[in-house]
Amino acid sequence: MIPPLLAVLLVTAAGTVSCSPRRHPLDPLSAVELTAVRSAVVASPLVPDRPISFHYVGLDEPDKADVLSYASSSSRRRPVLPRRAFVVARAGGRSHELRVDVTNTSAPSVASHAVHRGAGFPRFTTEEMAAAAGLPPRYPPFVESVRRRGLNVSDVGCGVFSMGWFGGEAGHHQAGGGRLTKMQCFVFGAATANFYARPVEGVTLVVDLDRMAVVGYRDRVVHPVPEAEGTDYRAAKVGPPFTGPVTAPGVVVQPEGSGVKIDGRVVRWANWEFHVGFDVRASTVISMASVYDGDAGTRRQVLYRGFVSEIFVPYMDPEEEWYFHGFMDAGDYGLGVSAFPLQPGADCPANAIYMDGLYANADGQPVKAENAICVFERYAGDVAWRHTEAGIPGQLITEVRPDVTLVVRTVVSAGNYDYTFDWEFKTAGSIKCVVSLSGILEMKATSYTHVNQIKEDAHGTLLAANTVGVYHDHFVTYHLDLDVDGTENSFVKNTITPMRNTGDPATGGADTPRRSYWTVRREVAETEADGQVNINSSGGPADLLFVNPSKKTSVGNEVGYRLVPGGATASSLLADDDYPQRRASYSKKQVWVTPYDKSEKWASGLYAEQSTGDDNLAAWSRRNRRIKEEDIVLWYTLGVHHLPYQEDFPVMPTVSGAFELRPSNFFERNPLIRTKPPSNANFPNCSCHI
Ligand SMILES: *[C@@H]1O[C@H](CO)[C@@H](O)[C@H](O)[C@H]1NC(C)=O
Ligand SMILES: *[C@@H]1O[C@H](CO)[C@@H](O)[C@H](O)[C@H]1NC(C)=O
Ligand SMILES: *[C@@H]1O[C@H](CO)[C@@H](O)[C@H](O)[C@H]1NC(C)=O
Ligand SMILES: *[C@@H]1O[C@H](CO)[C@@H](O)[C@H](O)[C@H]1NC(C)=O
Ligand SMILES: [Cu+2]
Repeated sequence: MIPPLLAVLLVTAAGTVSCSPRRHPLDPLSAVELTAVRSAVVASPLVPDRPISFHYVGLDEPDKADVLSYASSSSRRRPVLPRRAFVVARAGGRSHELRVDVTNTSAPSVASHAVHRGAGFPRFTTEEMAAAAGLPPRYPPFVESVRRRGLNVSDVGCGVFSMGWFGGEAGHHQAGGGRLTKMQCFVFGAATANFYARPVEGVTLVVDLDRMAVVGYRDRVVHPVPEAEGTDYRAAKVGPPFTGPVTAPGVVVQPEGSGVKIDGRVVRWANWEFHVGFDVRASTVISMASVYDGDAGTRRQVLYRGFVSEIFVPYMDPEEEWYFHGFMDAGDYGLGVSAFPLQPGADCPANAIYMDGLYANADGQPVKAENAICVFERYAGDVAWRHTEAGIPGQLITEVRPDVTLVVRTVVSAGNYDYTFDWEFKTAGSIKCVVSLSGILEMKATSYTHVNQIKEDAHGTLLAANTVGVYHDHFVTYHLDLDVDGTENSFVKNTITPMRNTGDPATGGADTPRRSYWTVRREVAETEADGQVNINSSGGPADLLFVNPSKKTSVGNEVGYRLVPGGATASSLLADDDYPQRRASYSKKQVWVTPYDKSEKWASGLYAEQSTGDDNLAAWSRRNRRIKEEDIVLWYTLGVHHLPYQEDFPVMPTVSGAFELRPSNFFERNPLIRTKPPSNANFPNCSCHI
């Protein structure tokens, strides 16, 4: 990502503090609670230094067993669960970790405190990135570089680029050391909103964010700044005339109203029920998703918690200005702070319901992420199941059930890139996660104006004169704490194995002319080593399931859910000893299974910024804990190798990747068998027959 360059605090909740009662143990911290957390940290003698900046404030959720017993008890008998925040705050050059109890917001108390002594830092705050943007224009060598390029300093803006870790002592992570970052710059101005297309190539600053000072500077090479012409994407700038295709406007008609019921942050729709949370690092969090089983007459657990844990985006240009571009969008910057308001009618259809998020800013004050989440029923014209039977003489039987689904959507604008995250709940019992990429590429200025001038590897595609879109990957890692009909699950790998017909029934063969067939080899993972899977075309397991060995269908199959990867299954191709790869070592395999541990949330580690890889998903997995018949967590990385093309310029049309969690011997039969066909609602002007 290229981070946002200016401080844009959209809506501050200060003064509009909500007094609504607590509703659910997994609700995000309210404005009142966030304010109480702040006052407890500020008042604590454990954090004596000033100023204090809040880099992470999130719900320290109650123990899972307590949440589950809360959920299963009747509303009158529900225990009062503690409300706690987990805080990472910087003060005096240290990263302080605190747990703050805000069960009584009038008397918040610090329940635990520690100073982080390992590698890595918490995410940047919006405020410090804005403050850093003020440094380069006051730094004489930078001013000189800008003038040398014939540019106006007031037209140049710089952003904070996490610089990763490239070996050496982690000593600077210790108390009192500098928290360094790199800054790179672009030409702003009225000519275009697309400053990403106009990099001031060759200039890199090193900034100490704790001291808020420039501590390093390099002006290595001068390349022409690409023209502003043709880079803007705003309707008012691209036209008139508008030459693109025209589509007729359309609406969703729900003659009987919405089927969605939202109580607090609990969503109920069709056979699904789940909780929608929000976190400054993860953005939307789905919890306690359960599906109603009509045949059994019971509600059954599927997913305790699911969220995007990290987005790792390494760039493939080893040059001085580019080698360190290997962003961890959640850990370095935070996805929740970049979840801007959704645009009704465009980001979400007209029938969408909007929800807000809430987080703490650098000062610890609550900030509302207004309309950051939308929930809508999707009528996409798809079919849930169907059959036409023409084989019965004198009859033509057709039974069709339309597929209507429920989508929970968040868009994260991580600087230049826009990620649309969909959680799509299907009545047939599956949960589909879709990641859609749009937004603006990271572009490198070059002297080339035509491909016939390029002799060496340009590390990208020439998109326009003097503009290369640099090769890169997107690895979106999901934390998926599946609880299939209960917490105790096992991980099963079903591998499709080609077989030769031996002709001998004892070895699975038959005395027939068939020479070959395939069958399935089932393997139950014992420990974490068995839970690591690379999915690619060269073999490997075909089906990966979470099963509950203690729950069986009436014919004896273990109830389960399986992971159905979509097309976006790229894994990292970087060398194991390369520094960005060491930090995101988990990106070599798309699937990891770990035993549930409340502290293991962030695939890139709690302190991802400048991390060294000693605290990440792969490091946890090396302990090789038992995962058979345990409460286990699935980590799935959806991956895309992005080779830019000219159509991605100046803003890229959406590219999507997806995966699905699908019931597998979970229900006794197709759970939609006893659904009625839709009533023939009288839709005005919606039918056309030619
Ligand atoms: C919450 O704390 C305040 C201030 O200490 C106290 O007066 C009040 O009784 C507490 N409320 C509860 C329910 O404990
Ligand atoms: C630089 O920008 C400032 C502020 O926009 C403007 O007043 C000034 O004329 C510009 N100078 C040049 C050389 O373009
Ligand atoms: C493909 O998967 C196999 C088996 O899971 C693994 O050994 C191999 O390294 C993978 N290849 C790549 C390029 O990741
Ligand atoms: C829509 O239906 C109304 C009532 O049947 C009719 O008067 C109108 O012409 C129709 N509009 C279109 C665009 O077909
Ligand atoms: Cu990309």
